[in-house]
Amino acid sequence: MTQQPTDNQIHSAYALAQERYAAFGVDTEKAMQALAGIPISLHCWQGDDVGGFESPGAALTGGIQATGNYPGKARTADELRADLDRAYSLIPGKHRLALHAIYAETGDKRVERNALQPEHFANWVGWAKAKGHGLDFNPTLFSHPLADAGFTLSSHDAGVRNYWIEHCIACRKIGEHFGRELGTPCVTNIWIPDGMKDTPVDRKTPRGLLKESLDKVLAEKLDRRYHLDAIEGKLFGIGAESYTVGSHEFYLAYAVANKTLICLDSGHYHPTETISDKLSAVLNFVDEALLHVSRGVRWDSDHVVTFSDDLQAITQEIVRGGYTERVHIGLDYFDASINRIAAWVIGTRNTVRALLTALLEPYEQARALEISGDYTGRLALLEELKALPSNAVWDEYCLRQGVPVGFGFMDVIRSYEKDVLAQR
Ligand code: RNT
Ligand code: ZN
Repeated sequence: MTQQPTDNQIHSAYALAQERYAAFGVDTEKAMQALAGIPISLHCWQGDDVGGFESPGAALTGGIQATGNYPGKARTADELRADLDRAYSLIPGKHRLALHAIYAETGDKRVERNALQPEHFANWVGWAKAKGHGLDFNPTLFSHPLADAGFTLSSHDAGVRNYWIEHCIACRKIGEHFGRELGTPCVTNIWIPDGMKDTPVDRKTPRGLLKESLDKVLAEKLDRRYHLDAIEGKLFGIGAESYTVGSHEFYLAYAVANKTLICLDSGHYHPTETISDKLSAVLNFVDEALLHVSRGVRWDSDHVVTFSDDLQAITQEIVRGGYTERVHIGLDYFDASINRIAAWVIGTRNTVRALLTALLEPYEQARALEISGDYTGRLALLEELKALPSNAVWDEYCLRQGVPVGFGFMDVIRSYEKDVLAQR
C-alpha cells in the first residue's frame, strides 16, 4: 500500500496552487470545469492485444504488433467490459470507448465482416448506455484471410475490394446506430494496412483504387448528429516499409475534398514530425479531426502514452486553438508487456492531466508577449509555468471526481490483478 495524502492535505495544497495561478490571471476552478467536459476515447484493443472475439487465437496482421505476454488478458467481451469498468473507475471524468469491428459478439455463429449488424454490438450499446459512455467505431481491415495479401480497399482484386467496401459500409451503419442510441455522434475511423515491403513500380493504381473504394464506402450521407467519418493515414508498417497506399497526403486531400474528418496518429509520421503542429494547419480546411494519441519509440511502436513534451504540445494546441469541440481525442497503443488495465489508466490519466496543464496556461498573456515581439518575456513565462503547482490542481480534480489521487490507483490495479486477472 502506498501512503496516500489526506483530503485536507490535498485541499490545502490546492488552495496554495489556486493563489499561485490567480497571480497569473488563471482561474483553476474554470480549468477543472472545462476539463470535465473533454472526453477521451479509450481504445478497447489495449485490453486484449488487438485480438477481438472473431476467432480466438487469430494472428494480428496488418503490419502492427502487440508484443509481450503479461498474464490475465481479457478473453471474452464480458471480461473486457469488466476490465474497462475498472479502468474508467480510476480515470477522472466521463469518457468514451472506441470499438473495433472484431469485438462483435455473434454468439456461436460466425458472421462475415461484411454482414455485421448493429445487433452484434447490442451488449456493447447496453453497457455504454448503462455506464454513460459514448461509442466510437473502427472497421477491421486486418487479421483476416482477405487481408493476407497486404491489400484491402486498394486491392487489384475486385472481389477483395468489394468485400472490404461492404465491411466499411456495414460499419458506418453500426456507428450511426451507436450515435442514435447513445445521443452522441460516433466517429467511425477507417484505417487500412495496404502497402508494400519493397519499392513498387506502380504507386498510382492502388491509390486510384483506394479513392474509388472510399467513394463507394462514403456514398451514403449519414446524419452528422449521429455519425462522423474519419480516415487515418500512415507512413509505413511492418512488412510495408516502402509504400503505404493511404499516406498522409492521400487522406488529407481526400478529407478536404470529401468533408470527412482526418485522423492524425502520433506514431504515423517521420520521427521529428509532430501532430501538434498539424492541427492548426489542417483545421483551416477540415471541420473536425480525430487524434490517435500514441507514443512511437523509434518506430510506430504504440507504446503507452507518457507525460511527454510531445503529449503536452498536442493538448496545448487543442486548448490554445479553442479546438476542444472540433478535435476528438482518442488513444491508440497496445502494450502486452505490462498490466493492460494499468496501460489504459496511465495513458489516459496522462492525457487528461496534460489537458489540465494546457487549461492552466495564461495563454492570452503569453500571446500578448508574442504579438508585441517580446520573445524574451514569452520564453521566460513559458519556462516559469513549467514549475507551477499544476499537480496540486490535478490531485484536487481527482479527489472531486472520486478517483484515486496519485499513485493510489496502483493499489486498486494490484488487487484486481490478484483477485481477477490471476484467476483467468
Ligand atoms: C495502425 C493504426 C490503427 C490501429 C488500430 C488498431 O497503425 O494506428 O489505428 O492501431 O486500428
Ligand atoms: Zn491509429
